[in-house]
Amino acid sequence: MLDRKGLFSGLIAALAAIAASPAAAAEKYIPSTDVIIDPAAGWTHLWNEVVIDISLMGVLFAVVLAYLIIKYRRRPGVEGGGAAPLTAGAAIAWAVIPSFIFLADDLFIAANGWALWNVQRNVPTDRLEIKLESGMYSWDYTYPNGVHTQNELKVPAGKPVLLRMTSRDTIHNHYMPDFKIKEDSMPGRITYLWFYPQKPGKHLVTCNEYCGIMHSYMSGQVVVLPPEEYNAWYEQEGSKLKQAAAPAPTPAPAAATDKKPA
Ligand SMILES: [Cu+2]
Repeated sequence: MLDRKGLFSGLIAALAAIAASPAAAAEKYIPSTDVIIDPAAGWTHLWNEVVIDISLMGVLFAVVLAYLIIKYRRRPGVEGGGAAPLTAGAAIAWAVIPSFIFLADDLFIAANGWALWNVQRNVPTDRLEIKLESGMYSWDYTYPNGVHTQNELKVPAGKPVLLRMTSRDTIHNHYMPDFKIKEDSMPGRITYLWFYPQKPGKHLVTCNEYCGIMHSYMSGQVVVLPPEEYNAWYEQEGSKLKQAAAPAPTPAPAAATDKKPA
């Protein structure tokens, strides 16, 4: 279940942040929170709840229907339609009470969905931020130290990851089914999504917005590494980048000689 207290304080923090920074550019501004609630677990829970609810309702309706069909079936010598009509009060009650029960259940599920949506839009402050530029047909990630990867997003286990996304051509959608999240990336705008990789493993990333003839080939993966392994990779790639950017070493001065000018 959702941690409602955490959710509530997250919302308050987000509202306070909005109030405190009225001038924040809408696109740069990302509501943040100090609590980490993984929305993926919440979505899974909610999905199971929906499936259980509709299954129970389906079975209930089927059983009642079967009972009524059998009970009031036409038999030899028994004319149908002989049951006493309901009183007005009973008819209204039969219509209204079950509707309210099922509607209350629907609204309860919908309200949980709205609450989860707020969790999903509030990003934990303790996070790794990576920039994403999508394009036909690749995902290009840039890390805080300038390291760049394509179609492979390496992240450490146990830290929320925020992607700030844009696109260099058309609309794409960065979809990570295992993390139950997707978001459009588009030219001229910065959108964001976050996810919480908790243990090492590999997960699919795929484009979820038809973007051109090679759309279905636009896939990649999230590689979640143990933190030490991730840090080693990050440092190593960072220093490679520094070396490549360093100016070429100046040629050594001409060999000094001991000869004194004549
Ligand atoms: Cu695409």
